[in-house]
Amino acid sequence: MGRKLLLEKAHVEGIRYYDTYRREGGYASVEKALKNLSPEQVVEEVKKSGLRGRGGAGFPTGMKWSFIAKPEGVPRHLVCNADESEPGTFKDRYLMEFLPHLLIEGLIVSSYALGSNATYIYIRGEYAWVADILDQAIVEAKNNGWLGKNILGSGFDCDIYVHRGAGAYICGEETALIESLEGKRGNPRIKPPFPAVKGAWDRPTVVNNVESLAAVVPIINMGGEEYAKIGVGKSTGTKLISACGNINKPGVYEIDMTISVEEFIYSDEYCGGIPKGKRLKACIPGGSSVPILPANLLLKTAKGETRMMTYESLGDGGFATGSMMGSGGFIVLDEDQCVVRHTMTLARFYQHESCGQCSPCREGTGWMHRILKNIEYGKGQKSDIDLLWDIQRRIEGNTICPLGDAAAWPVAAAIRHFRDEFEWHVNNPDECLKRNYGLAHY
Ligand code: L3W
Ligand code: SF4
Repeated sequence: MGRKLLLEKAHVEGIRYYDTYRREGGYASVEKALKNLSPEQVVEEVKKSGLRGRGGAGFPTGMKWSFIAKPEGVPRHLVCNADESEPGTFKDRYLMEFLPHLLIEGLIVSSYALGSNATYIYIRGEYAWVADILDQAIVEAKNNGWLGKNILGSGFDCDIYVHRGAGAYICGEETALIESLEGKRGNPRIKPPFPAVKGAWDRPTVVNNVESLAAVVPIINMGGEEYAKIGVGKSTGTKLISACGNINKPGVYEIDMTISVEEFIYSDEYCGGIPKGKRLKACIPGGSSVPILPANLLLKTAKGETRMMTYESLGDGGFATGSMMGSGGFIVLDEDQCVVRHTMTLARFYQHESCGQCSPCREGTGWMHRILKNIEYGKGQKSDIDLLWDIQRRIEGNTICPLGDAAAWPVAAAIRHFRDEFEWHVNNPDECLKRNYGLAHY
């Protein structure tokens, strides 16, 4: 059994409520931090832990915290990014729904470290019931003295506010999130300045993912150095993976980043293999934005090494032969799945979610979707495949925020690894129509 630091108590009856959570040892990290450690020492522990952002970019959390500007007399904010919208990613929902106090606990310690007296949880609008659970947990925490003025007599004041989004994927991008939090349309800002210098209401702001902030609890409880001993290389600690697609046991798993991709897919402790004994075709290991990998490159790297569930190993080979840990949204495709159809569906998603500020993303996402739709429905031409390649190449790196890249990468990887499947569609229009029930377009 892998080590559990976050989900260990997820199945304890009543753990969602304060009394049970506290009885099970909850809020110990707040006591330890506020009574025994200075804010700088908390930042130091997080640095020592090697924790990397769990939202997708994998940026070192302690380093991000140390970037926060501290101009005299200007309030600072911590914002928890709970706008989980990446297709295939549902680990933050699980954590907030079943262990809301773990997140609140992590937020209090992190707010103390950063000097945030007003901390926000920006949660996606579709998670309305989860927002209610968080609101209730905040009331319980406040009633028990963990929030409000002079927490534990430390002189530190902190309140946490839940802000509900309106259901836009782009508001998970940190600067769009900040705009939306301020009550404006969620358009990403150009960086720099980074939020750590100029964020919400132009104040220094740290935006961290739900799982990253929850991980601060075990880090403080066990100490950063101990936490860093779990895992391999720069993939320290545990990681939540939401697994879905063609697997026997979809769900949220906590892994300690020492297992192989093969073990994760086939062992009964995790995904339990592929239904009906079908063949593994491909996998998107880190949420829809990261490159798809065909089975041969998924289980072994291009160097022939076992592919591990770590940041380094999943990224080994760059995008030519590797992918990314991303947000941990692990989507498995069996031999019956059509990569063209799958890529078309993703392209539609990014077209719909583009905020429209930059031309390459606004025009390119829709253009890619139209071409993919033609190919999927038997109306494509061979030249469309090269055109598609050209469009994605012109989007990548030429936009304000990473949504452009996120739209381009899946298309690039699909063509790179499954070009024959695109060509099959172009060469077999009648078969494409048959597969789509005779519909020329849906
Ligand atoms: C101060 C500097 N701060 C970097 C901070 C920056 C941010 C963090 C990482 O995109 C990815 C994206 C999606 N001074 C700094 C600095 N920072 N340099 O570090 O920044 P960055 O730009 O590398 O990434 P990002 O904008 O945070 C996130 C990918 O994640 N993704 C999406 C996942 C979506 C979800 C979801 O729905 N929950 O997780 C999946 O792979 O494509 O590449 O905080 O400010 N010099
Ligand atoms: Fe908006 Fe797309 Fe530009 Fe991001 S890349 S700012 S989503 S248009």
